[in-house]
Amino acid sequence: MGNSKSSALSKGILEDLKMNTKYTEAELSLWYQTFLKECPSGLITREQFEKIYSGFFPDANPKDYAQHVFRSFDTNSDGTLDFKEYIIALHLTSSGKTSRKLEWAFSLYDVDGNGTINKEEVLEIVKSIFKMINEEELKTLPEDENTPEKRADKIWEYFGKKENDKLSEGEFIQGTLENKDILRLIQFEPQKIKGKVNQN
Ligand SMILES: [Ca+2]
Ligand SMILES: [Ca+2]
Repeated sequence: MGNSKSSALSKGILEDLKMNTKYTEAELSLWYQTFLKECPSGLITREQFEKIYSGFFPDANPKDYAQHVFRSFDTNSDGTLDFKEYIIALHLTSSGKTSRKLEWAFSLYDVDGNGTINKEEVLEIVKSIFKMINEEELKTLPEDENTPEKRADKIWEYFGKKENDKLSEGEFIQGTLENKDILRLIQFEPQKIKGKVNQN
């Protein structure tokens, strides 16, 4: 048993999480115990987060992507994930509503956090995704999306944007809802990570 002071979830956080996710009090309490076992400090650092990703993609280089995902989950930008941020992230990427997931995807692609996405930001995220695609899989990709540059071009064209245009959150969500190809091209499957983390 860990120290009793930190092993119970505060009532405020519990209520907050119950309201913002579909998880029950029992589930949340259980996950909190698991979370504390993995992270006795109650905080996940960027390095720990990268390690989780590396464990899941042993043949790839998920570091860049993990950093972007970490940034998008670290909503108070303090450089660590606390239990609340962690649970909200799990909820978003697994059972969350599509519109919430897309809000999250927007924050992932808005690398500098200025509220719009430009083409360089798309390219940066797509590059980090490509580092996780293995060689065999790369060979199976369609000719017009088998490099980060081509894929970023394709995404940008689907949104109907010119080279120096910017994409607002509303445009991003609407475009992605209307075009399944955009959804396919922008996403990597972060829900796989959930299984991994919860198994530990
Ligand atoms: Ca944080
Ligand atoms: Ca931006």
